[in-house]
Amino acid sequence: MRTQVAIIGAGPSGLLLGQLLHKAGIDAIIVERQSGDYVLGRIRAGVLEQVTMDLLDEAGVGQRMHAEGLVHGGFDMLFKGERHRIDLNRLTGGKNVMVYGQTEVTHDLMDARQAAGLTTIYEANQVSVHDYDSAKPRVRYEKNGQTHEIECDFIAGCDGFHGVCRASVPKRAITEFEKIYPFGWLGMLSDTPPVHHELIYANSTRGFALCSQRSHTRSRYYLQVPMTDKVENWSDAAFWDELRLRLDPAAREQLVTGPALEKSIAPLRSFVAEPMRFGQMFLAGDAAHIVPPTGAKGLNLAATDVKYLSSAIIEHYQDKSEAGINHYSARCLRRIWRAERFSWWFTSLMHNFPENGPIGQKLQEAELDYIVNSDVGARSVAENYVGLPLNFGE
Ligand code: RFL
Ligand code: PHB
Repeated sequence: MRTQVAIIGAGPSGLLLGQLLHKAGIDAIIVERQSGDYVLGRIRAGVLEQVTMDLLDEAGVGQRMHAEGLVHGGFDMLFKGERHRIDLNRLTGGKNVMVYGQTEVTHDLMDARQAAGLTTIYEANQVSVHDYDSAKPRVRYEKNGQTHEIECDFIAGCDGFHGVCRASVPKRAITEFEKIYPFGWLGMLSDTPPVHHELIYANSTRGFALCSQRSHTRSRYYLQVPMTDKVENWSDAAFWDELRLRLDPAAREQLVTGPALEKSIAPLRSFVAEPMRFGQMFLAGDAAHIVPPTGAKGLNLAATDVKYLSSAIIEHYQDKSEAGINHYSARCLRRIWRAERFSWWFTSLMHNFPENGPIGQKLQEAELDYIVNSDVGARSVAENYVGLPLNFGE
């Protein structure tokens, strides 16, 4: 088999890249380890920045998002038992975010790919990348007991944190920066109306909680839990009881409980790999970086990497220019480090760190008090939360 771009991974990064390249008449094959249903079953992100909405529109898959997604112009910060609204729209001169699940984004991209008759190889085993330092890179995989090979011009490593592309790069060619937090997020999805029409980020002495949503009838809640906790030991009732204890009296009153559709524990990590280009192979999305989910930045960063990568590849074929390709890594990393900083800061502000003792809690509360009562403080949070423009710093 031969293609122009071999994309490893059919998560949002790989699928969006495939779609943007297709729009520009560039041929790509996607190779994915899991089945399509498995990819759709992973409940992850829920908040899209304006730049991500624009990219989904550019890829021609924005219709359902605009029809069904929920535009949010603010969110609440809860601490010391009281809620304070961050007015994103006012503080950023009219910007909003969109609440629309990653599952739905993935679904829309998969449907578009199928409608265009493009090739995705699901359930590919033993995927490996070869000769990416040469002009003739190759991807090999096994399917139904047979070995297949794809010859290509470029390899796009969109294969997430545990993928094969970054792992194939020799240690001396890559620098990895990592921080692992001493807790995780226990997430629960349920068909109950959200406790509030906007998101609530809660700092409490019992630990962080987040009240999010997928629609007017579907809620997504998260609790900070020790990484030693096992999801099977958290009954639905225990989840709801603990959530209630971390909320303010009004929210507690409003909370509607019901059976969990999904429950899982995700670790929290800050991670960046530098650089993101190795010859003819590029890393994009979670393959190159991870942020703790507090700032809702992971999927949005993945989308902007993909925008820069698709532009670079399109420039290569259409304008015979290598400028975008040469600039790819530096362009992505500047934006990534800004999002890493915000996600780390917001995580540090909102979670309970027992090792910091009672003074740690008091200092967080003082900082939160400053943020919600100072236009400058609130503006700084708002500006980072709605995200940077695509051409930031250029
Ligand atoms: P993905 O989604 O991990 O997809 C990678 C794909 O590659 C496949 N793969 C392979 N395929 C072939 N060969 C191999 N050897 C392979 N190894 C792996 C995998 O099966 C998979 O299908 O990475 P991608 O596409 O870069 O997308 C990144 C996003 O998924 C991620 O950043 C977000 O989900 C992060 N995130 C959030 N981001 C936001 O922008 N806003 C949010 O509100 C938000 N909330 C979250 C989140 C992530 C969470 N978890 C569980 C980590 C909330 C949570 C709880
Ligand atoms: C979600 O709805 O899954 C979600 C929302 C906001 C975050 C993280 C996750 O910061």
